[in-house]
Amino acid sequence: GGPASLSRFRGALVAAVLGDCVGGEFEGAEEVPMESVLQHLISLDDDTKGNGILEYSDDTAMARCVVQSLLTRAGFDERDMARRFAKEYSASPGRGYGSGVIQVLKKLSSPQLSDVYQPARDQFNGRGSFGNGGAMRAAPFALAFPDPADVKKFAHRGAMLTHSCSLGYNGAVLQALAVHLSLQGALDLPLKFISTLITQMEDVESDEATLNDARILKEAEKPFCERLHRVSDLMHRSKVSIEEVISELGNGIAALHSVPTAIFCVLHCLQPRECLPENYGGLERTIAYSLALGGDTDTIACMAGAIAGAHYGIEAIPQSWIKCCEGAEDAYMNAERLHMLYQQT
Ligand code: 8NA
Ligand code: MG
Ligand code: MG
Repeated sequence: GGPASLSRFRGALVAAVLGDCVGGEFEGAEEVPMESVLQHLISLDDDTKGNGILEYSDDTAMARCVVQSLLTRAGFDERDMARRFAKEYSASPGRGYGSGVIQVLKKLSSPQLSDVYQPARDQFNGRGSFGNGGAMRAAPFALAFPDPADVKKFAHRGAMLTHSCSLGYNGAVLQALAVHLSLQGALDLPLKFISTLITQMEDVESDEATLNDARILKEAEKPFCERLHRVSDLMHRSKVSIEEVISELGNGIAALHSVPTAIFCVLHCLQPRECLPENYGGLERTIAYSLALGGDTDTIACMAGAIAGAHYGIEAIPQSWIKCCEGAEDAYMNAERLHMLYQQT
């Protein structure tokens, strides 16, 4: 479809759920042979295997809250979103939330709370979380607001409800911007795509809080920009091993070690790759490749899925994969509602 088509909206939201559900199998595994990934994916095609439904985790649980809040309030309302996060956590606490964020979610359920951003600020001795929990749920912001300035502003504020460290919320801004650009068809020109992201993040990371956090945590002056330059360097290489991707970009639970990685997975899989089946399209390649990196597989596949889904559209996702993922059907329908909201604003 053309820029911002309904197919792209559906692709983004459904493939994010898919990455989370399918990636759960390998979450936390240090090494994941591609053979195991392909076996897992083939088993989804086989109804007789009876592997039942693959459940979604915290990534999708929180993204669904973001979606419902944006739709119900027809825009961003921090108190409403915070209330939905807290309610969702208390209804299903076993979705695999990070150990830190659980404390925030418990505090957010207090009716006495006057500032919904305060619990997140109190995390990690006042430094705030730099986990990827803000980024994993950032895609819906790109599906609700057509103006990139709004995408940045609200992805930032939405992430701040749990992640007040700049290395956390700037990961959410980057993920939302990547989905925004992909929806416009920007992945047709991959080099321009990455250079646009770098330009945007140069601006995002030029504020005092970011420079300060980077200094304290001994990161590069503009940490996400530096990582995006590494993505760009890897894109220019004729051969890149999985080990090099992990050592250059990371596969961990920090936003800095997973959002640029997810972006790389999408870019790397725009073309057929030797390590992946020839009959796979780009969306399937992206999911499979993300899982083979190991580490925080559900979250990296979820983020890569959102960006890739916005590029390839819903038609690129195998029906058999959609059928076995909890929440994929809901995502399909919510994408249409977000598409309507996007066109109104
Ligand atoms: P979070 O905010 O609790 O952060 C995740 C972890 O990162 C924390 O528990 C800390 O270990 C570490 N961390 C974050 N900020 C700091 C800091 N300032 N100083 C020191 N350590 C810090 O949770 P989140 O919402 O960001 O979640 C991130 C990931 O954790 C997601 O992938 C999610 O799926 C989850 N996760 C779950 C499991 C599981 O048991 N299922 C395993 C790994 C990760
Ligand atoms: Mg998860
Ligand atoms: Mg995870």
